[in-house]
Amino acid sequence: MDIKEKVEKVAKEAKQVPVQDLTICDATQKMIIKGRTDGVETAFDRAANMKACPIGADSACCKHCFMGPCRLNAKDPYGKVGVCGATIDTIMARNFARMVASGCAAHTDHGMSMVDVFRGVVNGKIKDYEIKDVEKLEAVAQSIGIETEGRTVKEIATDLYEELERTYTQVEGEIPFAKRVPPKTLETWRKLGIVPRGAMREIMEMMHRTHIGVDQHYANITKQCSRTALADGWGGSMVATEISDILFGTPSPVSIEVDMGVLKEDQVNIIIHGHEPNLFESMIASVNEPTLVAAAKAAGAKGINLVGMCCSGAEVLVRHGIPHAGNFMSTEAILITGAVDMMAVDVQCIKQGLVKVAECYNTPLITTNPRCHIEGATHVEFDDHNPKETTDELVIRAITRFKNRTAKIEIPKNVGIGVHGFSHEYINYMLGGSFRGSYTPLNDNIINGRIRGVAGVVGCTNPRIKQDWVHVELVKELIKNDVLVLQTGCSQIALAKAGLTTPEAAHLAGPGLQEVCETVGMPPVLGLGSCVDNSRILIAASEMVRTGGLGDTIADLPVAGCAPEYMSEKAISIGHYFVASGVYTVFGVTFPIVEGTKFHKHLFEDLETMGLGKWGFAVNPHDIARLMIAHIDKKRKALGLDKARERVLMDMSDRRSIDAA
Ligand code: SF4
Ligand code: MSK
Repeated sequence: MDIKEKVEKVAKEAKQVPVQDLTICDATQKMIIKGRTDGVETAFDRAANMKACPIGADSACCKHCFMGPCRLNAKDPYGKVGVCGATIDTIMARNFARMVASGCAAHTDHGMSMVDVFRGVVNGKIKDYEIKDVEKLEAVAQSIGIETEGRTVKEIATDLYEELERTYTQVEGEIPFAKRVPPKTLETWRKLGIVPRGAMREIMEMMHRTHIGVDQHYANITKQCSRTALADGWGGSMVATEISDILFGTPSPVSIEVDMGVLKEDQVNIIIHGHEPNLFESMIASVNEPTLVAAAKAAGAKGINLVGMCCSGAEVLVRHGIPHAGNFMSTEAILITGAVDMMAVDVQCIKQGLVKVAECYNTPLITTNPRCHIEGATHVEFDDHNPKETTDELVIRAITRFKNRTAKIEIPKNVGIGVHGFSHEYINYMLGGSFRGSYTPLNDNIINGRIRGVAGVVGCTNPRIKQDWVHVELVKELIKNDVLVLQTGCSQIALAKAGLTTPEAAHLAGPGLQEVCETVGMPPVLGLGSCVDNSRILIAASEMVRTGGLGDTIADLPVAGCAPEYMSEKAISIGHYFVASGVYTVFGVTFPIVEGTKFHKHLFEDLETMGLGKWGFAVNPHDIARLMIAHIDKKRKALGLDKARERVLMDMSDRRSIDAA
């Protein structure tokens, strides 16, 4: 099909939804328009052409055996059962459980890879990386009872990787980081029988229990869901974060540039997209290699411009201040600029649609991880034992593409500034100072009401929802109501593009939060890292409990979480580990459960009565804010902290001031 036919096909097939309805990201809008002109479609167009299956959206179907697949009726959920007799509650609970198992598997496999690299570094088999943060190594070791006094780094590190391997392989007993859980929360988990063993065991049991003819009680399935999700949050994800910090450095605030304008027409542009930091860290070394810089210059480029996207980008922006070009829903759009000389990917959130877009603009799309090959992409396997050799080769390929650029280049000028990198350690230091690092000032300001509570706003973007819009509107309303916002993953990039992650954004906060931000010099919205770094939020919540004055368990805290534009199974696992940890967690877009069923009530009400958190759902950002603030106020009241406070809505002058920012 020639280009004219392609243009006509896309124009005819795409419902040509106005770009303003697809995304609030100006650069992405421009590239969708260019793509449509060039005859290139993106997930935005495909979503418009692909009506979501309503039965699947309600999770009212089952294909766990070949007596089916069976479809139930969400409008009359108890009117019918599957061929085996499975009820709607069993079917939905099993589907939900398998999403948790898949999400947990993704994070724990990522964490396991980090342990593999760590072990290789400690044993001298991997020489291109080193232990960068010895202080963090000691702190993590001490937190799980490993002796550090008078011991060498190698001795401590050896004990640590051996101990952390149990996070995955332990057949019986509690995972190592259970020691970090506030005692009363841990007591609740023990009482309910949901303290995780190794993730491999939990995922295996989850898959077994959801096989035809095994666990057929939604409440018992949910119990194993909680155990599996906790093996992610307090296990695989937390290990991934901690090992990455030990190897590559613990983040501290750094000013970064965001949005597609970080691409440079006169340089070799390399994008890293995916999740694991080792590929990116090695690429940083390669783009600074003098011979490769010279080769780029010899090819006519002014230099090599390395930028991140999605969570790979979120990992390194908080450690090195590397520019970030956009979140999940901008990964195809950025290729339409024609300016990308190579996109290298590893694992997770990598759309197969990238292949076609890359092909249209002559951009090499390189897969690097043995777990992720994509038909039509070039595979260059990244060798952890010899990482720089691989990334050097990738840089050479990018330089070659630069030399032979044929695509018309159009880079949107949009560039925003954000300050990100608020690790738990830095928050501790920022609030308490270097000599008395502590969460006491945070707790004090919550107790005195300057800060109403803390919200985690995290997660993906999704073409079923206007990109970035819900994230930005929700966060604006939360901070206006004195709720401090912690962020990870793609959400923080939406807020960075909107200008809310700088200390200057404090003027958009309510008076109490504004005062605290101005005193400390911090933004009202704190970017913590990638989606595995949600574990930093768990640690922050544990510290708040430990510091005192806000109850005995995470469930007592005036906090709430949200993934308003989620799209992945990982997000479901994250959501459920927050719920099981005690946090009210609201999801947007759609919720894969039929309302009014027993399983729905179990997740949305019963879990809270058992001492855990609970799920919530709303699509509109203002409805989500209302739910979260009401929950925070409920917890404040239970702690005896508050008279009721009025919720403040954004007015036009607020909106104008943010547009002008
Ligand atoms: Fe149908 Fe039961 Fe088989 Fe599911 S497990 S497909 S409900 S028969
Ligand atoms: S990358 S899981 S789209 S946050 Fe972690 Fe972003 Fe969601 Fe992927």
